[in-house]
Parts: sequence; C-alpha cells; structure tokens
Amino acid sequence: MKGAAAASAAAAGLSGPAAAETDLSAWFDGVSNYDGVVDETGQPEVTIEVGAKGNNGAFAFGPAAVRVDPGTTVVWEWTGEGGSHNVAAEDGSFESEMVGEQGHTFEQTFEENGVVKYACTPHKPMGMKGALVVGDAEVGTSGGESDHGGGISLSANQYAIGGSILLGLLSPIAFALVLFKRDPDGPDR
Ligand SMILES: [Cu+2]
Repeated sequence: MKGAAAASAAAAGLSGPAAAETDLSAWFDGVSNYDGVVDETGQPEVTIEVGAKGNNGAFAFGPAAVRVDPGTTVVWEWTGEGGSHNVAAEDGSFESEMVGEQGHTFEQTFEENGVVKYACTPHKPMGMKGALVVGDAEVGTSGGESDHGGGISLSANQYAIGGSILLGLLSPIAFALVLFKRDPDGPDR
C-alpha cells in the first residue's frame, strides 16, 4: 500500500502541486457514497455505519470519510444489511471479525495524526472503502480530483497521437491489401 500511495503521489506531482498530501480522491475513486470528508471533530466518540446504502446495495461505510480529533474512539456499527462485512485497515493495524448481524460493533481509538484507510475485505472491489482523517492531517480532495482529470486528458492525448500514427502506418498497408486481393480476381473472371 505504501507503493500505491507513492505511485498516486507521483502521478499527482506530474500535473499538480498536491503531491505532499494524502490523495483520498484516488482511494475513493468509484465509491458511490463518498461525499468529501465529514467533519466529526469535537466529539469523543464517532459512529460509522457498516452496511450503509451505497455501491449498488448496502456495501458502504457511512459516512465514507470522517475527520476526528486525536484520541477519538471510532465505533463501527453494523446495519445488518448487505451480508457479512468486516473493517480492515489497509496497513494491517486493525481488522474486525466478519459479521452480518445488526447491532454488532467494533471500535478503535486513534491517537496519532494521520490518514487511516480501511475497507471491507469482500466488498472492497465494489467500493466498500472508508477513511479516517485524524487531527489536522492534510488530504487531497477537490484539488486531487482536478489533478486526476488532468492525468486522464494527458493520457487520452497520448492515445490519440499514438492511434493516428498507427493508422497512418496501417492505412497504406490496408490499401495495398485491398488492391492485392482485387487484382487476382480480375483475370479469373
Ligand atoms: Cu462488506
């Protein structure tokens, strides 16, 4: 995961100044219920739903991203929807059991500033991902998204250039093939 974070930071560095921030927009790419980092600072305890609506079912954490003060206890509470879920840190620092029943809880207390990414292991490919932003850690949000767009248009241009060169190379060959195919037919008729 450190490799992936470094890669996305490097990619952001190509087209924008946000390289030093943790790029949450990449982590939440395709996560239907992600709507920015919800400010939950000033509370000793914060609850996050496991099996909230999202990602074409109940395959979401609600809210997906929250900012909390250092020392906050985060309580994940299962809704009972969407089958069995777990809460597993990307860096392996914590992992709950796999549970489906409503009302089950799992809690962790976060003391250090930083960004903690986590996911539900079976539903991570569907977008069941979350993040905690502890303290005043910087995250790339709207800035990260525009960087992402810049990256896409750059590679689209590269594909377009590559494609037209390839077409330019291929079209005389295709033309020659058509002539070659038609030629032998001529005398036979
Ligand atoms: Cu799940």
